[in-house]
Amino acid sequence: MSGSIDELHRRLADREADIGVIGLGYVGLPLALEFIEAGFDVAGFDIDLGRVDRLLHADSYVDDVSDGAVQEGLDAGFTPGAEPKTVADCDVYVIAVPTGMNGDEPRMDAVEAAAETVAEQSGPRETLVVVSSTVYPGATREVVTPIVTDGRDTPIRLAMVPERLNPGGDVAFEEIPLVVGADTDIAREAAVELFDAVVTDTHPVNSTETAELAKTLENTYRMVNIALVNELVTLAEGLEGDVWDAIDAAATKPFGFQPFYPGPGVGGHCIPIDPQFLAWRADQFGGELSFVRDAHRVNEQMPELVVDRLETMLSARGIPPDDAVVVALGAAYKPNVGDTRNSPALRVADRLDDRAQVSVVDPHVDAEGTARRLLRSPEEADLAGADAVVLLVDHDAFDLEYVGETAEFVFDTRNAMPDDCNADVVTLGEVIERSSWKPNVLSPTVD
Ligand code: SAJ
Repeated sequence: MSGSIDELHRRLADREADIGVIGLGYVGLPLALEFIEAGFDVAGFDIDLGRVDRLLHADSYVDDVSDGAVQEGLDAGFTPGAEPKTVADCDVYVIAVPTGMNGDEPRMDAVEAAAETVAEQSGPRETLVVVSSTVYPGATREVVTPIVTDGRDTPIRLAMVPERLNPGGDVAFEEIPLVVGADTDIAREAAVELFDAVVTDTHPVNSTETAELAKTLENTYRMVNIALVNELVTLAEGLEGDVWDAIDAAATKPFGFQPFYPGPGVGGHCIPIDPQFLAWRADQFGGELSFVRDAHRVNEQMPELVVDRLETMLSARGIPPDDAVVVALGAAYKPNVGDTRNSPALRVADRLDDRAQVSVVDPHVDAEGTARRLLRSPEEADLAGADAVVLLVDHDAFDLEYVGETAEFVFDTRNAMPDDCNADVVTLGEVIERSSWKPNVLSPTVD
């Protein structure tokens, strides 16, 4: 701790600090409610009037935040608003807005706009600004700092505390350690004080860039390992071995191995995006993360591989793909969530639309998630009348026993179907009739 704590740090320690959360999505909303629960005064600013209106009516739009939790937050003083002045004159600002890629470039417009809001709304007193959005290494220093410090007399403390929310996961918020990066001791100590109020463990690092690198590394680690097993699918199809059993067998090793499983591709807002931040940054320095780029390409081609295998199997069953009736189980990007961002399941369904009659079943996705008309359960679909059922997302809500008893043929891309059922089940990675399939997802013929 450097010297006696200053006024801002005292206000943080005494939970007197006013916190302004900018961006009330799957990161900002849970964080705002956690700060409320820790005893802080919290205002939240989101540009989406519809979302703010839903919050004011305790109607949550975030999968892991209940309506009751929102109501409790409102009752405890949480103030969501769609006007920047909602977060006027706060001691702390947390930027939790979306980022992504615009083609080959990181999309930072929401972060820049949030920084502008901080510059406009922050008062003259010492202020802590925390970036929790996932950004490329260097962005807090290069993008946020110049905007929030422009024209200010009193210093602003910058920290980077990357979010580690795990949608649909079962680890409690306070049990997930948070990395706290800042370039100065006083900023780091203030940010540690703040986040120690909501999680049991914070891990300080000496710069915002280190925290940004840690975050993008965490998610790149997942992406490349998923790509590895996805690429093994094309090898497994030529072997009598079972790639899923091989992964589970390898996972019996009590050290040095973490299981990842093949699938129809990689969706969500983190795993397909964050590694591209790293690759883009490396390009800027003349480096080239070819391994990361190739892994991303493998994952991006999995929806096409799934469609190719499905059509190969339909043809082998004497069903022209153009005439096929297909039921796709799942539209979300992963089990037990309603989020469809970058969903490979929807990409499979969209590709199949060009060639077959497809109906999609998903109990979690709402009208915000897709313009498609969705069935809500396999029981609503005509499984018996379908030429193929393709299992793309293994939601707990799916009764796969029923699917196995009712469907004729199931292409299981998640290895989730029960072992002994009436349906003819082919699992992704099984040996299949090699009529028209492509031997390797990286082959140039796969667009
Ligand atoms: N996926 C596979 N095979 C796997 C694991 C995932 O194909 O073995 C697919 C999923 O179906 C999904 C995509 O990859 O389409 C991403 O899945 P994910 O389990 O990584 O879920 P996310 O995107 O919600 O990732 C979040 C991340 N959390 C943050 O970035 C804060 C990630 O770091 C977590 O590790 C992950 O949740 C988690 O563990 O669930």
